[in-house]
Amino acid sequence: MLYHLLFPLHTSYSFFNVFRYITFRTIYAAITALLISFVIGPWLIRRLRERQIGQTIRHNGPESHLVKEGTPTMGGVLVLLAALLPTLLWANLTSPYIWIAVLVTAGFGFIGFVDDYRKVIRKDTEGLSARKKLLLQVLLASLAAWLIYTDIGIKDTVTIPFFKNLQPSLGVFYILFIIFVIVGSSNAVNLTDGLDGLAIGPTTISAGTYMLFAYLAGNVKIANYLQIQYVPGVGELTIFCGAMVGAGLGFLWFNSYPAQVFMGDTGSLALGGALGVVAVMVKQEIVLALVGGIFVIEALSVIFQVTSYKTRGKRIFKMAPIHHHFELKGWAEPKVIVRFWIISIILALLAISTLKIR
Ligand code: 57M
Repeated sequence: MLYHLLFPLHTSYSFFNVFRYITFRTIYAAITALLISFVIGPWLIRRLRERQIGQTIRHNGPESHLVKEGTPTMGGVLVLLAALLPTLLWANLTSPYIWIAVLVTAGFGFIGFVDDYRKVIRKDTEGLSARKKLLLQVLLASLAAWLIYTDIGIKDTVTIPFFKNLQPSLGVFYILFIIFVIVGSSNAVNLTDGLDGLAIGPTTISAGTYMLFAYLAGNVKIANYLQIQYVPGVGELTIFCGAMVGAGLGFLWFNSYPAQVFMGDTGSLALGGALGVVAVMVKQEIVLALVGGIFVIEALSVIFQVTSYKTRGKRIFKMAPIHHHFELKGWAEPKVIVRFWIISIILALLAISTLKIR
């Protein structure tokens, strides 16, 4: 909004020319997100405690989690406000990429909110059934996929890391591919969110990586130099990713061990969906599996564990998702969390290197 209000003033006051620059607006979107987190965070945590919107701890898990009973949850509301408000404030609102990112983030956040509301406030342990949750996610992802494939004319090709001349066209199957990326990343982040800061750390690292990818893909000179797909106008997603980084750091201030608040499905589904839809629009879809490698490892650990348990009656891990396995091996929770963050940073650096190794 500020872009539309203040940039036109640059003809009279040259200072406002600065609003032209994506880098400037990204930095201040991140700072605004942090400020929103620090102002609203303490108030929201107090309100959640007053209304006893606290987490119920399942008794089939690590005993160390039982002390977490009653920790305020649905803190994802804070992450969503801190990410979306700065985006609407600092981004160019004529950008279709911005509105699709906002639609997916807010929509997945609403699905998670309904699940959290039923589980935490209506004490319905089932919440939204897995089937209903998945159906709603697929419907919303289908809308985003349709808009991406038809209206904003993003090519139906997929970028294969390390192979600059290999960009296969998927045709109408690109719509199914987009749905898989968005819904898959949303649920992978959801499974990862099982220790204090374990999901928000890698999410923030991933958002920072895609902040760079969005800037590069939207700059015709750099995109041509790197021989990556140039997507005119997609640079505005740099601001959305910058706001996600600020919102992630702001939430981590409160979610770091020992957590004062959990994000709930409200946050985890939204953040995963946001990463998925950004990865598609900046044409760095496959490399998301590397950037978000922690989420992939967590999701695969569940798939392998459940499959093994159902087919062989045996577990592969002491418990899935894999973060519980390390807890049951005796690793302290903070050690599991920080080591997963370190791995996430290494994976992000490797993903960035794929821009040159091709
Ligand atoms: C998401 N939710 C956390 C919190 C957070 C099929 C099965 C693997 C599914 C999986 C599952 O239920 N996943 C759902 C994980 C929960 O966190 C809440 O959920 C939101 C995210 N969706 O924001 O509101 C618990 O995680 C802990 N937590 C923290 N700090 C945080 O910042 O400590 C969360 C955020 C919270 C808190 O204890 O209560 C969760 O784990 O449920 N199921 C599991 O993850 C279960 N694993 C399992 O059943 N494994 C079996 C299967 C695979 C056969 C096995 O390995 O044998 C574990 N879930 C729990 N305890 N709660 C079992 C242990």
